[in-house]
Amino acid sequence: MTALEVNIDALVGPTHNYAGLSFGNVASQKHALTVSNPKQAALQGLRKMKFLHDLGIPQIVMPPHPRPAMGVLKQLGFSNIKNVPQTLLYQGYSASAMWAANAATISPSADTKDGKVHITPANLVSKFHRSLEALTTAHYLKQMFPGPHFVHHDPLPAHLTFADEGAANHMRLSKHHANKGTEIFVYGGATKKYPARQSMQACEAIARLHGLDLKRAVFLEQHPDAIDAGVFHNDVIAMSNERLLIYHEKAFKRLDRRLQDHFTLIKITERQLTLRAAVATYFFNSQLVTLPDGKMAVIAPKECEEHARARSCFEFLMAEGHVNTVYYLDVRESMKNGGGPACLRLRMVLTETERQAVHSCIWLDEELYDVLYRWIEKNYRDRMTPSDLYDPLLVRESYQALAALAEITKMNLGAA
Ligand code: SUG
Repeated sequence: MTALEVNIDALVGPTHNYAGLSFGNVASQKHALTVSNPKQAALQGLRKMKFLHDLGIPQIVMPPHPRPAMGVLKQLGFSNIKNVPQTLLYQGYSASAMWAANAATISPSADTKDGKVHITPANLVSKFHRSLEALTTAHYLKQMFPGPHFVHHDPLPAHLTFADEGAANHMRLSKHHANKGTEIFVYGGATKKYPARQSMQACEAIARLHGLDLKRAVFLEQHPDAIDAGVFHNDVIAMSNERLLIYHEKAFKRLDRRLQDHFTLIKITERQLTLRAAVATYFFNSQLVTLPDGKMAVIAPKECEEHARARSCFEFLMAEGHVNTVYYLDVRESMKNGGGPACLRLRMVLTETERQAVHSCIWLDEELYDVLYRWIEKNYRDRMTPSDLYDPLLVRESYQALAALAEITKMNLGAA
């Protein structure tokens, strides 16, 4: 059984900033127009990747997208950023491709009819700044996962009917990673305050495209109270790994019996951790992983360590024997835009043969870590406000950084 979990994390791009672009994402709105530190953000993300690598979990690096998105601004009739209206400039400059959990939905070969790994890049149509990612993500993923073992689908049609936010709304339960799994697709319905971002039709289309056993796939509706409390993705309110699903009592409208029958389901109640506290701490946006010795570990945001109830929920999970260790990591720059440890990674299960087929320059090891650390130190600013996005020098800086990264990763990093 050689299939293992592999994580793909996106490097945070040099234009990381807080423009308050995501209505329904409480952190993004709270930190709108505050000062960001792109260098710190990228280093925090890179250190998290190294941490996973050192734990023995193979780690892949995905490059940031070219920003500002010049192709789109040109398509809209702008040839100079100084003429671009503020909101559009913020959108065109967003470094939001950093949240790799939204890059795609991936089904491992153990689950698919043709025995191949199926990849569908997310269309991210709910937010304009995020919709700019879809084609470039597809272009990158094809280079990262070439050859006959991988099937690359197009993003779903770009309409809200098929709104798709990728793996952030997708979970997989199985005895071990290598076994055939039960893929769970989570979608949103009617809400009162904030919009749902994932449609049921999108989930069904992906399950069909990936050739899953449709009798086995599970479709769950998010609880509207959760979405209205700021749970814009399922990975803000549930986490899973192998047999284990940990979820908040307000995560879903109802569960599916098949899950209770075959897997270990742990409910965190409102008394243990309120919905509000779950959103504030990103307790559920932790990475739940199996270590090489078979034990389970959690990589949680530092904010959970500082929150008595979130911490005691982890202590409860350890005392009950579901989890062996909890590591608290600082990804605060990303957290302030609503992205915790799990948002920053796209997980895959790959066999040894499939791992051999991955583009070789993007596996994180000591050497690539050092190279990327220096690349960030050299190319990133340590302070940025959204008004800095009008600085003409930033365009050059950002594109120069990407050109240097293209050399390092031996990838074509132009926009698709
Ligand atoms: O889509 N934030 C992202 C955060 C995505 C988190 N991902 C997961 N839960 N998997 C979003 O709302 C904020 C950008 C800004 O405000 O500038 C932003 O896009």
